[in-house]
Amino acid sequence: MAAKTIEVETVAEAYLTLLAERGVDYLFANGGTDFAPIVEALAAIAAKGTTPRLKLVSVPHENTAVSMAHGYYLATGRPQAVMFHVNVGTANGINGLANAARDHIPIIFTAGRSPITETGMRGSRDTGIHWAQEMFDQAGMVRELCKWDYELRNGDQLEAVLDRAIEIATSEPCGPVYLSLPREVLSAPLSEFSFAAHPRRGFGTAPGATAAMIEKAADLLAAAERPLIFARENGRVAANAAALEAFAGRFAIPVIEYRSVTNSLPTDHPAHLGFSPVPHLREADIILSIETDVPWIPTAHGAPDEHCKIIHLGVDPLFQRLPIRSFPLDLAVTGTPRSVLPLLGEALARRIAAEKIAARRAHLAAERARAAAEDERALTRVKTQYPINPIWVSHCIDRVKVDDAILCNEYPLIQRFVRFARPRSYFGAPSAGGLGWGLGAAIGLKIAAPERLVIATLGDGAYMFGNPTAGHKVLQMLGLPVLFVVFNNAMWEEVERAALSVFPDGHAAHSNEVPVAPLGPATGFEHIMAAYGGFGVRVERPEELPAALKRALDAVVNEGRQALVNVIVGRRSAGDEKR
Ligand SMILES: Cc1ncc(C[n+]2csc(CCOP(=O)(O)OP(=O)(O)O)c2C)c(N)n1
Repeated sequence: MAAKTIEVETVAEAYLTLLAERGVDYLFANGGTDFAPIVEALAAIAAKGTTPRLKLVSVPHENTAVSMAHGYYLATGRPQAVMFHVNVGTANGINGLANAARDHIPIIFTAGRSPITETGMRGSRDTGIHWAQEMFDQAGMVRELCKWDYELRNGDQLEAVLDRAIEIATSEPCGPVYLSLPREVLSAPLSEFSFAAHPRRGFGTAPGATAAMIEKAADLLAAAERPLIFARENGRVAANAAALEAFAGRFAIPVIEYRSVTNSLPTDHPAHLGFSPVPHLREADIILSIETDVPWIPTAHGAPDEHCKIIHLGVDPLFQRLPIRSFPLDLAVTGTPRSVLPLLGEALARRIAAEKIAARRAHLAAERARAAAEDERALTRVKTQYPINPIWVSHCIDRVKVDDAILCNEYPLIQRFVRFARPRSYFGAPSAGGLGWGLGAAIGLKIAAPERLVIATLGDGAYMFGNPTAGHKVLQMLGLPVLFVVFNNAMWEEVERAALSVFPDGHAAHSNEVPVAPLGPATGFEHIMAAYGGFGVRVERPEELPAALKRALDAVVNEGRQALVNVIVGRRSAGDEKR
């Protein structure tokens, strides 16, 4: 077995080299005293005159850093690493970890550990916090959200531990893993480090469906008249998006991109039927729910017809990490969409008549036309509204963006008013809803695709949760511009909506101001840009929005500056689904 041997000075240097060797491009980090061996190792690598292949980016908030790793993975399909300061840094990253865990995003989530020894070793304790920061079980904080956790106990085990971490994180269902790194272990002297050039490991292992499952699914689908596909997480892997695009197109099966992680289909694909389960849920006689934790919400959308057959397809079609989940199921197909859908297509083609597909195609076209006309009427109704309607903002963003722009939404954008010309050009908030994801994810997407325009659409709440001072700082340091559009309603509308939904005729519903939700007066977020050399503008009138967006886009594209458009908006209209 081919081995590589490198000269190093410490375990930390070997660790950083091995991360890069295993395909990790970035270590998004927030340092502390535990980073001493990492700092020294980076300086040692620099002193040798070699450019480290692993790039460390200092990120001034952990939640932003985790979201960056999340966004980078969504764009590239390659897991990244984060490293935080012992227990306290871990704590700050847990919100992002919850998002990554539920959306199956592999992240090598690492943290230093307080020095174990009080004296006597290189790296032993030398400041007061080292006693107070030690925990009996540091990984206990994250164990429920990680697939695996471990502590690097010595340099000899480095390759085995890191390969195990990556193997587990990248195997389906993917997810974050946690590794703690004690200071003495990383600081330990090491002169030579040998590791396998081509590790014989199970990176990216995935389950495959049996032929019997596929035949059964094909039987069910062939018998149906009105099939419907949900595909929330499908496009997380690019090959899944392509497989679905081909399958839905071939058999004219409508796809609803409800709460999608990313769009598998371009919006002008003939099988794309919008973003909401209503009104199509009731009409369906079979539902193929692909990599979708929550295909519809029973209390909001009702239920499918009792005779409607339901197939759940995915690497873990039961979503076994969710404590309660009772969506009906007639068949579970365990496998990746990229492997199952082509086989299912072949099995279905043997069973289905061309006329049936043609009839469905006609029905789809009629439904798409009906929805487009409805949207057109809504747009005409709202375009002059003051305060500005979020539909108008969504439409205006659509008008200024280029076809290969990436939109990262947390979560006010109303998708049906935006045309996504390419698959995987829209990225939406994680299922777990840990706010603060969008800003960091947009930065991660931009780092992964610096040549593309990245637009982050954020509620004012989401923007503040995103640690904007940290995020804008990172963009400034990296010289990368992102366009931020803040839908500023000066409130937490979702919190208000939840109260009115649970108590529709209660005291809150009849009060002038619903407690908890208001955040007024509207903050001048546009001024924040001045601190980072960016361009900021506030917009209150609907007719001013197109020009303001164009000017901001110009700052991003032609001046290479980050930009923020602070749009003062009213409430979202009733019926526009958020999550
Ligand atoms: C970390 C975190 N804290 C609190 C919440 C609860 N929460 C859900 S939506 C929301 C309001 C978000 O405000 P904004 O982004 O302005 O959107 P709006 O609801 O006003 O449309 C809050 C606080 C959450 N999801 N995540």
